[in-house]
Amino acid sequence: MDQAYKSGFITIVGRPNVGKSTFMNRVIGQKIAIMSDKAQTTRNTIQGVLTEPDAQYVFIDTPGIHKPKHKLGDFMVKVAQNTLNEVDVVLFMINAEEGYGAGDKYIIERLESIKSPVFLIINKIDQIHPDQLILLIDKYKDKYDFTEIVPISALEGNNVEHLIQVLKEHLPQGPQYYPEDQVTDHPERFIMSELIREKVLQLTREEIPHSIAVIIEQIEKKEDEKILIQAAIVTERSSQKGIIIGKQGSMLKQIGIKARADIEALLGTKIYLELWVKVQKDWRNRPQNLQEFGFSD
Ligand code: GDP
Ligand code: K
Ligand code: MG
Repeated sequence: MDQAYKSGFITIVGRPNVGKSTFMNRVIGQKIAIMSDKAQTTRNTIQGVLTEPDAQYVFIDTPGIHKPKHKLGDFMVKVAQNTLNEVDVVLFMINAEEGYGAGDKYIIERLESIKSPVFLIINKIDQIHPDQLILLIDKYKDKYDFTEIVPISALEGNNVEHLIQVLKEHLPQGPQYYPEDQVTDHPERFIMSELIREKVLQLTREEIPHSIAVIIEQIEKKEDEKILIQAAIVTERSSQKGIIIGKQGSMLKQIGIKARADIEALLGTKIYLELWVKVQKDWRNRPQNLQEFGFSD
């Protein structure tokens, strides 16, 4: 049967930690969005591209929508909201383990004006009993006129394939925007810095909040064909710098080992990774810093 090619942009919104980035990585089959159990792990929007013989899906992973606490938070929420009106399908993702809360109400109010189809994606169903799922669906059905309600487990992959097929039904006819071997629109430089930031978040405890940024300062091919990457981890306080460096540099070493493995997998080549830590007070509230670190629009 000769059918027209379909393509479209799909944004994933939801409270922090519901599993948006895990879902996108699962769909794209490659690690492009960093994941952690801390809120606000994802700062910029990241596009992930899935290409099938008859359709192309461009997913936009957004920072979670939440009430902003500082300028960076402000920017993150704005990015998430801006994408809503420009896409073909909105996936509103919730965590099956959590009940309907103020955070969901805040997001649903922002969905009221959306003309595109909105799917309710109930994630983490691996954590709940099927009876609980039925109650949850009943609860959310009254809150918004969802086009589809699809329960999934992004972590284990349950029902994700089905969701992709349902999504296709709602995509308009359109061109193949990206070559079929391209999985993300983000420059590798950005992904590298995100991978390093992920290791910092994963290896340090709560005392290192989201007040860090990672800047890739140098990428250079050495004579032995290895690539040298020099990156700075920017913190707001010298106490944080101490934590990231650790006793005799032990923490920074761990961060480097883990980040190097991921970056080598990303680039498909061996690298040297040199990390250093610098303090830049209050960077999150300085507009020129936000621009320098790529957070400004
Ligand atoms: P985001 O903030 O919405 O992007 O959430 P992340 O993708 O960073 O995931 C937050 C946490 O939830 C991570 O620890 C994930 O491993 C976990 N997670 C994501 N999806 C699932 C799922 O389907 N089941 C379970 N049990 N955990 C999940
Ligand atoms: K997260
Ligand atoms: Mg995320």
